[in-house]
Amino acid sequence: MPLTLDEILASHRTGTPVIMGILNVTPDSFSDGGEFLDAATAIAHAEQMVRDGADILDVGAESTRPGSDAVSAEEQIGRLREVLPALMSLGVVVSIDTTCADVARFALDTGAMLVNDVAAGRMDDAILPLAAERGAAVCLMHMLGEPKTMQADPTYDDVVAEVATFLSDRMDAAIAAGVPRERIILDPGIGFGKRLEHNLALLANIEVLAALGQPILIGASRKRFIGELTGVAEPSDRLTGSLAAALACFPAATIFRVHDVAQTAQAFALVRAIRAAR
Ligand code: HH2
Repeated sequence: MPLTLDEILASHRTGTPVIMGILNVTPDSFSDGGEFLDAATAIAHAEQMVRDGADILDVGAESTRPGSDAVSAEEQIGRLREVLPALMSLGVVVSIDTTCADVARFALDTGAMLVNDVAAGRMDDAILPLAAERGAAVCLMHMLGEPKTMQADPTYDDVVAEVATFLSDRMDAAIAAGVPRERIILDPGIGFGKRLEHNLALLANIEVLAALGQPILIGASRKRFIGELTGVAEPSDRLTGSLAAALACFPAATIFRVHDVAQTAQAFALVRAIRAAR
């Protein structure tokens, strides 16, 4: 049975792994761009992810890969119009991956319950008040700069401390906008303005972010740092590294945004069974 939103928001206290399946309705996402732009294909893929064990479907209509251009709200809504309503009967939490309040409003009107904002409310002032007004949960992610430029020359004195401070500040902003603390998820933003060593430092020190008291979401699936570390050039060949990254930071992080839902569910079924046998 998929987890409820309340169970997801309590996952850091109960040590429950949560699987967020990625549905990119985009022509240009880094690993699956163009694959699910057609509504029927996108819906079929979503249904398969639910059968495979997804607790959340994270739907995005704008790529945030390094170097990508912003997509207008109208264009994002146009890509979502047919797909989103079809996801509401699948029995899982639907998340909208957007930095734009108009897109989030369309998704919340359609039945989404989680706003996944990779800009943590900094790109559009209306998005956090909107989430508050609708009683939606929010995921606040760290990003240095913006997708167009973020990988140009990311530098930090202490990446873990700086990301923790940023997330704490954005959490304060969300609470000030009216989002209850219990509805906030935090994410270090793997690959968003980070070099290999920054991503590794964050994954190695997830406890520091978990100490902020919120559930932590990790989106490492198929990302470039796995290729840099292993030499695997093709994103869809990075499943093993993606699983290792997720398992390495559980249970400090409990929510995993992944492309390969069935395989991630199998890995966590094993982890849970082994922990239960302790
Ligand atoms: N990563 C991507 C997109 N959205 N949201 C959160 N909370 N955390 C992440 O790490 C994250 C995210 C990028 O991955 P993907 O959706 O596969 O590609 P693209 O941005 O090119 O569509």
